[in-house]
Amino acid sequence: VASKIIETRVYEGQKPGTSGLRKAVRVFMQEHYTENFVQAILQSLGEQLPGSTLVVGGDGRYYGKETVGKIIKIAAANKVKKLIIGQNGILSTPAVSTIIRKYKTQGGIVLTASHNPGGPDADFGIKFNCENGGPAPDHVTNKIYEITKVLKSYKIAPDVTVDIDKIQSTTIQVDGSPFIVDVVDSVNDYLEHMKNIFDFSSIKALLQGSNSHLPFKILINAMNGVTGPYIKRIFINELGVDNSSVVNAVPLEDFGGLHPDPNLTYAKGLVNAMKDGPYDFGAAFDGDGDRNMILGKKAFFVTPSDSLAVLAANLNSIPYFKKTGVKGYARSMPTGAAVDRVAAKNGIKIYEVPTGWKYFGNLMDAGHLSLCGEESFGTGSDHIREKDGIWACLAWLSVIASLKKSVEEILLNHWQTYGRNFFTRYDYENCDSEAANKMMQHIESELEKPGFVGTKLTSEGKTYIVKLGDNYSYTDPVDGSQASKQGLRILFQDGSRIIYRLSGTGSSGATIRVYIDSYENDPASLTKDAQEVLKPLVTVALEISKLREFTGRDAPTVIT
Ligand code: VG1
Ligand code: CO
Repeated sequence: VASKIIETRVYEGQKPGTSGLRKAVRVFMQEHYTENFVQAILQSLGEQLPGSTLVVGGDGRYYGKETVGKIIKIAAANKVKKLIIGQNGILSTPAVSTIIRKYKTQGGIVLTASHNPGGPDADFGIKFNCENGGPAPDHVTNKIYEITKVLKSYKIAPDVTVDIDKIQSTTIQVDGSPFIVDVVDSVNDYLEHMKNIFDFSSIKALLQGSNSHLPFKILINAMNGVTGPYIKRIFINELGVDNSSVVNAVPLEDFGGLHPDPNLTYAKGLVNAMKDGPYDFGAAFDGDGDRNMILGKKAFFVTPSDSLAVLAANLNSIPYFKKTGVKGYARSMPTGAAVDRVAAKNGIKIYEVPTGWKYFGNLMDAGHLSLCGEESFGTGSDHIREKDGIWACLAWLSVIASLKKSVEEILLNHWQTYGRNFFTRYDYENCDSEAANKMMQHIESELEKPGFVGTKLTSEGKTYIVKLGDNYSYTDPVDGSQASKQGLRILFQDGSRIIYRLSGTGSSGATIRVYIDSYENDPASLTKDAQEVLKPLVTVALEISKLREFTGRDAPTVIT
């Protein structure tokens, strides 16, 4: 078959955010809109494009299959040699990263808006991952964006169609050269990778009750997202749990109306089932499978910042790290600093990077980093270049199997050893963009005032003395690349922190995030409620920012 060139027009605003281009489905459905962005991704590959192999798959949300069809035709016309596509267009974000690395492809295209709701009236997204398996770094996404601003046409081979519901390999002659589409099982490569990382037999022993504290019951909730097929294979087929332990495990185009974000607000189903049920351990994942929430008995909540620290302290329970050693830890800047204390104690290097997984990749590629995480329910390691929800769940089960303690006991012991970083994040979703920007300007001008350092801020009898206030910027220690304006920070003398950021993953309006992190080592405080402990600092944060005045909001929409 032959390819042709289609004239198009430039669409404004095709600028990838924290994690790819995310917009309402309706925006992607505009004539040529999706085609333009796919063409721009391919063109950004430059000389690597002709003869390349790319991975394609997504979280199963509405408009995913149509987009796979378009990518097949556009890739064929752009001289891509081969596409590896997940059956039904299904691949979790961690699976895409796994497949890119395993088959050494030039990259992959992930069709997801992650934790944003799906369906015709909700969101869609397209993200490019590079040959290391990780989200494209800023210099690549900037290049893609620059191309979208001047694109006049795209190439397409309209007659290339492949049935992606069937596992098969198809070769089609396009402009006289062979173009191959391999439709592959969505789970196989990922499952094999997990089996090489973890000791499945010890996890199985735990889950089947042959460990000391029997029976150990788990509940895994896929939130109707992409992880369904993965957790069925892993937990039911491989680890032998019964069907009732795995819920919402069929990927749905609209996630069954759920907001597939595993936190205490949106994963209420899991939280309630854990509160009332007989379960020792619960986990939920987001739409594309890279986020995780871990709960213990009676819905005991593990904050992601603590989860990272506990895993850091116990990596020797996982065979993979026994082989590779522990090279370093990292967290995103707003993430609670609990892992820093593990690093200090173990004499292991800790890195702080801006929000977004793309900043961890260089450190991993250079061999500086084994384990990293974000407060936003992202945990992962250098086994791939994305955060990985199911990996985090298996890591936790490995630690439990090895320590033979409950989730709550593990946390208590951890805090007794290291002290506790109390952490909370307040999200104000869908604020007026102009108001949010004005608020950020206001905060920045406060931080810049001479004399801000040393200011005493008092609330409810607690006084915090400002040590530093700035707009966070980062220099990558590997390639020297810089990222500026990554969040407004106020650091206090006692190590407490307040951070303000605007989200880069929303599709409408502005989402303001306020992060609060505070350290306590008084044994009497360790088991207190985080909201109670952090209340004075939250009050300080709201006062400095004048958030109520600027946005008219009395309360956050989500607290994590
Ligand atoms: C959010 C989180 C960030 C995460 C990103 C992508 O970004 O805060 O930590 O890396 O989502 O996660 P933002 O810019 O909205 O704060 V996912 O699961 O959407 O890949
Ligand atoms: Co996600």
